[in-house]
Amino acid sequence: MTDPFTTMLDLERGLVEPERKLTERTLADMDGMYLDPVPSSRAGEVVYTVSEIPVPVSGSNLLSSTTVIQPGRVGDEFHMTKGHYHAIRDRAEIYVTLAGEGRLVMGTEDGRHQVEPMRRGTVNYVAGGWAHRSVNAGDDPLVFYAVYVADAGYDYATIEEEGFPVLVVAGDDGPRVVPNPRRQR
Ligand code: PAN
Ligand code: ZN
Repeated sequence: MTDPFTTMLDLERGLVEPERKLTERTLADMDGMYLDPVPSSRAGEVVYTVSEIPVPVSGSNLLSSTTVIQPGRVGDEFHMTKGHYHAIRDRAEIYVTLAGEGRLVMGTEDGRHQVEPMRRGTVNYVAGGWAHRSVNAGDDPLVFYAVYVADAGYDYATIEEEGFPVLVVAGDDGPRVVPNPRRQR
């Protein structure tokens, strides 16, 4: 059994107190996920950080984490997370956005996709079976808090191979959702 505990969450910056395991993803970690290659001069740039509030991994605990995606682009594509399916496919998740402006791109293995808005106050429900990637489509950090079944796990490989059906790119009138030319079936 797990004992109850409390964490303080900085609603502006997404930091948790006490400080927890922090994962940092740089553009080098994202190479191959954007249509354009990452310029070597930008390889060390931090795209996003994740801090997790740990609990024992089981189907009856809830893991949660905050993610902060820095603003920026590679080519026309906005900074984003790698994106994943849950290793246990049917595990669902909730994203609560605290700051910034973004899009939540989701896709299924049979090629369906759905794009939902992210901004302060949105509560996105990521249904089981849907891969999910968050995209910072604004000029400020995108900050969100995620809660998910603790045994969900991560399958990154499928997205690394196939990508999502759509991309979010900068257009003349703001962010646009366009088909992913690498994923034509
Ligand atoms: C989130 C994500 C987090 C980082 O906590 O793990 O935003 O995205 P990637 O894991 O795709 O790099 C979540 O969806 N957990 O299940
Ligand atoms: Zn997830």
